[in-house]
Amino acid sequence: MSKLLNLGQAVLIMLLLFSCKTPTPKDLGKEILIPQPTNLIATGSSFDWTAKTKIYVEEGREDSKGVANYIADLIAPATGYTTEVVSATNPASNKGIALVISENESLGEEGYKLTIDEKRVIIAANKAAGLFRAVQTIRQLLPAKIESDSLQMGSWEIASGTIEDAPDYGYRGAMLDVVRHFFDVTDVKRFIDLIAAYKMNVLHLHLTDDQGWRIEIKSWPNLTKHGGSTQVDGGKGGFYTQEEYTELVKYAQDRFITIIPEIDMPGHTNAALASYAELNADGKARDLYTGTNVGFSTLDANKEITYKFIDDVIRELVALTPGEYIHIGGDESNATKKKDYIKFINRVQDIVTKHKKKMIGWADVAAAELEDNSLAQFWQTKPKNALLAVKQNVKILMSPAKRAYMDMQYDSICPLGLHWAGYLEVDKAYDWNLETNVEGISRENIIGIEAPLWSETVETIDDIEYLVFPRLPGYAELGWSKSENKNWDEYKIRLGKQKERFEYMKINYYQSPKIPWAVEEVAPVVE
Ligand code: NGO
Repeated sequence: MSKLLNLGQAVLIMLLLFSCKTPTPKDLGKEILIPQPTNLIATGSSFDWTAKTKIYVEEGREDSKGVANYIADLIAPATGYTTEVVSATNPASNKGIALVISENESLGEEGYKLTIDEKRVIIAANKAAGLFRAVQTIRQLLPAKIESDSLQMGSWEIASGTIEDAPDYGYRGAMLDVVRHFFDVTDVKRFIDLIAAYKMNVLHLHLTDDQGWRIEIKSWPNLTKHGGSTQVDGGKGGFYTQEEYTELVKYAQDRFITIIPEIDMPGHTNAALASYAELNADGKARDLYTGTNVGFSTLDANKEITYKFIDDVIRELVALTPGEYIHIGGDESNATKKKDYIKFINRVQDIVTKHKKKMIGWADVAAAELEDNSLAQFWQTKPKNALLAVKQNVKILMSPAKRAYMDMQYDSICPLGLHWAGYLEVDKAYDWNLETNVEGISRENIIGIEAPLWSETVETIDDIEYLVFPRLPGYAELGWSKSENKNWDEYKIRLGKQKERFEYMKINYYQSPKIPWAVEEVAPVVE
């Protein structure tokens, strides 16, 4: 036993190691899960995760092993267990936890089946991503204190039964604006961990804007050297080197999350225009900008150097991007003439396609001629642009500011955020459906949901958490669970019971008065 443990901790570990008990009756149906799973059958008993429990994975499945190590590491601080991960020919034949890739097509990319009895937890999925999503369910089935970073008294029981679950939408994401205020690699990893806990699968990073350029482009080094040197209100800004960015991509990938990078253009480009004089129509470099107005900057759609620049940026970005999409912004290009805007978006779309990626743009891009496999992200208060995109047979990513912008203040006294799209309390953020939000945009037009967090007023990770929680679990559920299973009055009770979990996770959440905050019921202790 390490000298680092004090006596109390040592006694606790001994107790945990040598306690032996009969299974506690537990009702899986009463467990609090967000997002709500598709099907659940309770069998009234429980599985006890002890110091002796092992996780079995199929031989040669590095991806399953990665998921097994992830959950073993996650539960280690609170339980004090070093859960062994073992390769086996038939994992489910052992007592303990088994991760099985069943190649059951009906479970899709991220679906899973959990079968829990007194001796085993069998997690089956068609793909490793499904195992990872299942592990988030297991996490929520364990007591809230599993989230603690210090040793806690067990026991660590999981209610028995089966859960069959799969997402309604394949795209469930959040966006983080790392421009208006810069957030370093540690902050972004924390953000990734938080969205992973609710089964989201996309992180959209808004990497460039008027106030800064945050991703190193080796062929245009002044973008970050000069363009990345400040932020809103004149702070020191910052940027990710390509190595750091790769580290983020990998960190997200390990959590089955795809990072979608955004280079916003032709508007929102002052940082680039300040870094390279030749990108300006008049050949004069702009001053750096630390305000929050929008719509004043534009790349020149009629200069060839513009497209050489974009080709270089996209080429370098594509080399860092395993995902299929590149986001090209396209919003609020108020300083670009309409005909120039159309020409510009068409050419940029060709560049993205040439580099074998698909384009996403804010729905403003529907003014141009979109490819069928491009996506338009609906954000404005009026759906005109999104409807134009639907007319072109382009799929819509739902991020309506009135419902899904996490930078909207909760209410008029909220210390952070904006309110141009209205106040957005937790009920309003949850109580809507993707399919009925806009007349003329229905299920078959929608690829999924993304909740953006713009950072004009957001300076620290605590600020991020305050605006994101507790709205984000709701967005995760809107994308994951079928709409017929959604109901605010029922959801708010489940959300309220996340309180302890948020606290053990040290999330700086907003204690909305709309939520009946409550502690989880403690499982009965059996002598
Ligand atoms: C708008 C604008 C952003 C702002 C944000 C603030 C879009 C797509 N463009 O959303 O530049 O930061 O609102 O809520």
